[in-house]
Amino acid sequence: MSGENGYLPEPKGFATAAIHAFQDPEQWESMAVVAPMVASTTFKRYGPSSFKKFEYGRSGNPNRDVLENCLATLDNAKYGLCWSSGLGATMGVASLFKAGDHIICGDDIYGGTNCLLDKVCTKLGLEISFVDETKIESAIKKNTKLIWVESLTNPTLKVINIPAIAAIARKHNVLLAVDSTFVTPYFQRPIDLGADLVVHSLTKFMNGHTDVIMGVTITNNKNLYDQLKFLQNIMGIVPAPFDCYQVTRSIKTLPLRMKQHMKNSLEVAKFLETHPKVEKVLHPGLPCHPQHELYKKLASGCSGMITFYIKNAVLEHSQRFLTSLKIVTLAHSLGGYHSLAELPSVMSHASIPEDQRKILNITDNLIRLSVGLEDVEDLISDLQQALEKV
Ligand code: P1T
Repeated sequence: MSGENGYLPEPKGFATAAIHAFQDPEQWESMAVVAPMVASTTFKRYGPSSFKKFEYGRSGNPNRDVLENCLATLDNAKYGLCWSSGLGATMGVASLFKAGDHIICGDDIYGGTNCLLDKVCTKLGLEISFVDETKIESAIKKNTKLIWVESLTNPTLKVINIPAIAAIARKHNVLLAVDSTFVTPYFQRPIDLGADLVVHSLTKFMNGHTDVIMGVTITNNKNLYDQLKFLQNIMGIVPAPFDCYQVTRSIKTLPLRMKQHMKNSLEVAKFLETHPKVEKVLHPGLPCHPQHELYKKLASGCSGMITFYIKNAVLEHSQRFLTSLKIVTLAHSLGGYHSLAELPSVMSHASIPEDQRKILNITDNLIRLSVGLEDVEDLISDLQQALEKV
């Protein structure tokens, strides 16, 4: 469990902050223990140029405000901003830059992020290079403004050495943004490790109940926050108040859920590791993961993500495996209490060109599992029976 076996210690006061930060009941008139839901799209002013705190629902809402502040606290930072999706948050960050600016992006990232940067941001004049994380420094140019990495990559679960990349970013006066969707602030806080910006798809572990699409950007840099706040409002990439209410509720059980995701996923990974039909298992908590020791220095535990390769399988075999699953659900996404399985080569990473997928080992026998919170014995027997069908 977190803090043990050589991992970083668990962050102090995390569960208390998840439950209480910025939610003192005395701040709202009703004294409600749970932050009241405010659906109103507009707020009465004292005069044309004077208002209490909120003016219009796109520029700010009480439920969004509570969530943004609470999330910033959990990442040990000052400023949080919520966006209507993880990709919305990514678009907000990309919009900090102008035509001619260069962004270096890790090459193993979520397919949608790759597509957004490659197909949309390039049309707006941004220059994008996708590079292996070990080659970032050599990819820096005069016009480089941002390095973007995923702390634990999607889908091959490479561990990114955030302090090392932060040192490169600082040396060249470039910003570092870390998408930490796969790890969460409960296990890792990229700002403490030197990042300027953190992004999470809240859709995943953070909300954890597979019923909200949302993203967040977090920073300690007031100037970046002000620019992003302007973009959030003027681009209109804002979440609904009820969704903010739901995520605020979900966050309260994040520590409990993450501990159980870690326990279940390690047991499943160990089962897969010994299965004769499995060629290779990737999970940062397994000693056989090539960066297991590095991961323990950077995080206090592991989430529910596992990637594995079925031995000698072609597309048809992987499809048979996935459609034979009875408890684990064949679906996009990750991080919820349901266990999900998917085939990145035709699902989450289908938009990545085939030659690039080959380089990244995103082959048709690579299965991505998001281990949920069901009884682990049931998950293992489900995987066992589906592997028998291959
Ligand atoms: O779906 P959305 O909330 O827009 O989040 C996008 C996103 C950003 N970053 C990472 C690391 C992600 O994995 C995602 C979304 N990923 C999936 C839907 C998936 O199945 O991998």
